[in-house]
Amino acid sequence: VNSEYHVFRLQSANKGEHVIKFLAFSDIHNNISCVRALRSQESNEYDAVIVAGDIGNEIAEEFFRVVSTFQCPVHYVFGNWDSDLEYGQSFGALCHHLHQNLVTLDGFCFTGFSGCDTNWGKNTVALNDQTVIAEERDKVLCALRGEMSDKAEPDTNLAELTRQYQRAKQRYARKTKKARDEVGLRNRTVLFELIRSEHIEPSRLILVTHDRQYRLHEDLPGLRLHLFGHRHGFKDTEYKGTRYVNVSALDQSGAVGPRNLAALGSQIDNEKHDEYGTYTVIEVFGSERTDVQCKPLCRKM
Ligand SMILES: [Mn+2]
Repeated sequence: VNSEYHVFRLQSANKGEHVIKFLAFSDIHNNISCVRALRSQESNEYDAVIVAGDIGNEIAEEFFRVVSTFQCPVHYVFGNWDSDLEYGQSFGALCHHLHQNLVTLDGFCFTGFSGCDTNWGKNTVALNDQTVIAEERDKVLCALRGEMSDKAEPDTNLAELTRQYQRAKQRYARKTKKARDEVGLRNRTVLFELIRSEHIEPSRLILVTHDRQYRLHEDLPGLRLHLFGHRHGFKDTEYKGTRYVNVSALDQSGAVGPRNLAALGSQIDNEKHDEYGTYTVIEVFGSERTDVQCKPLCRKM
């Protein structure tokens, strides 16, 4: 199914202990000032920048220009706010779209897919399904329309044709809904087949998607880390051997509720963060250890 993918092998500047340290965040929602704030408060000490989607169609180019100044690889997936962006578009030599790709870094592997139920945008699986179903419908409707126009007088036959015509339209609606419901699962299946065929060690694999994936232990037992956003609010949990980290949201502006701020406790001063959100710093060690830290954006001046 997925004949075209790329395996990038990258080497970071980190030559010491077997550990990678990266910035991970999501849900920027066209708010470039949050990105500038992040840029100004973090130095170039990271092996990678991971973006779990919802950059925003309008600021994408500028966003990647800013994050590229961290001078390390930038791995990203798209979310529902990125629905106009082309999957194959290049945002510079440092930036890699993780969609159905495997990108290795110092013995660890990043992968993922773009889009989510809310809006699949230009997701290839979704676009393909949509095209196939629409073509099928058009063929049936055209044939029925032709037969109907041949009938000079309304008769029982025409009534039957009309019913068939209506049924074809309903069938299309049902198929479209079914395809929409299944597109997430199909993206998962395609990607996990790729992971297995490349013999990627799950304990060295980091899966990035915009929305949270469930029951990963069933398909990828021992997966090290799953990063996602979309459901605004930092969360760090472990389920059946996999660490699930919600890295959102960099843009807070009303998106992050008090529940999240409470969860962060003293790390956040509520009054200073009514617009700016949070991001995470993640360190993955060669051993079992994975450190996840949620940090608030601090407003300048
Ligand atoms: Mn989203």
